[in-house]
Amino acid sequence: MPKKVVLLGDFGVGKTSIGMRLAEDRFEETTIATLGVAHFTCKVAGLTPFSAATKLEVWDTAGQERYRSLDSLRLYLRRALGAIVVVDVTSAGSLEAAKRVVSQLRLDEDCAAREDLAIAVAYNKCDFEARAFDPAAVAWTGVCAAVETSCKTGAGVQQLARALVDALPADDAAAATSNVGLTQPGASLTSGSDCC
Ligand SMILES: Nc1nc2c(ncn2[C@@H]2O[C@H](COP(=O)(O)OP(=O)(O)OP(=O)(O)O)[C@@H](O)[C@H]2O)c(=O)[nH]1
Ligand SMILES: [Mg+2]
Repeated sequence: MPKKVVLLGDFGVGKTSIGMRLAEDRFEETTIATLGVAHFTCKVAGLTPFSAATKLEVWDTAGQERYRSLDSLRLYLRRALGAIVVVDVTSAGSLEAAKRVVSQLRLDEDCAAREDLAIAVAYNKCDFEARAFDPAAVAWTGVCAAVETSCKTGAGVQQLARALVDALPADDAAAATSNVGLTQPGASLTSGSDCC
C-alpha cells in the first residue's frame, strides 16, 4: 500500500511542481493554481544504501489558506505519514506561512496530524539567485530535513523525498484508523484529478 505524504505551503511556492517532479520528472513554467485535491504516485528509495524503494501517494492541494477550512485540513491529513512543507526562497511571506503550518502540525490537536508525522521542508525555487532570507539561518523544530530544491532544474527534489522516506513512521493498522472519527459524512475534498 502506498504511503501517504501531503504537500503543504503557501500558494504558488511550487507544491504541484514538486509532485510533478517526483512523479514524472518534468517541470512546467506555467501551472494552474490547484483547486481541491490531486494525487501523484511515485517510488522513492531512502538515503541509506539498504532502504527499500517506497511507493508514495503524494497529495496536493491549494495553497490559498482561504480555500482551506480546519475540517478540510483534517481530511487532507487523514492517514498521512509524512508532509512536505514548501517554502519559496524568494518570498519571506511563504517562510512565515510554512512556520505557521509546521507549528499547526506539531502543536494543534485540532488539525489531527499524527504525533509522529515526518515533516520535511523544501526551500524551493533555489535556481533564483535573489533570496528573501537565508535558509541556513532558519531554525526548525520537529523537522527531519530541510533541503534546497529547484523544480525547474530538478536539484534537491529526490534528496528531499529520500530523506522524508527514511523518516516516515511505520504504516501500521492503528495509524490507518487513528483519525477515522474526524471524517464528516459526505464531506469530500476531491475536485482535482489523479495526475498519474
Ligand atoms: N524558477 C522556478 N519556478 C518554479 C519552481 N517551482 C515552481 N515554479 C513555478 O512557480 C509557479 C507556481 O508553481 P506551482 O507548482 O503551481 O505552485 P503551487 O504551490 O502548487 O501553487 P498553488 O496550487 O496555487 O498553491 C509556476 O509558474 C511554476 O512553474 C522552481 O523551483 N523554480
Ligand atoms: Mg498547486
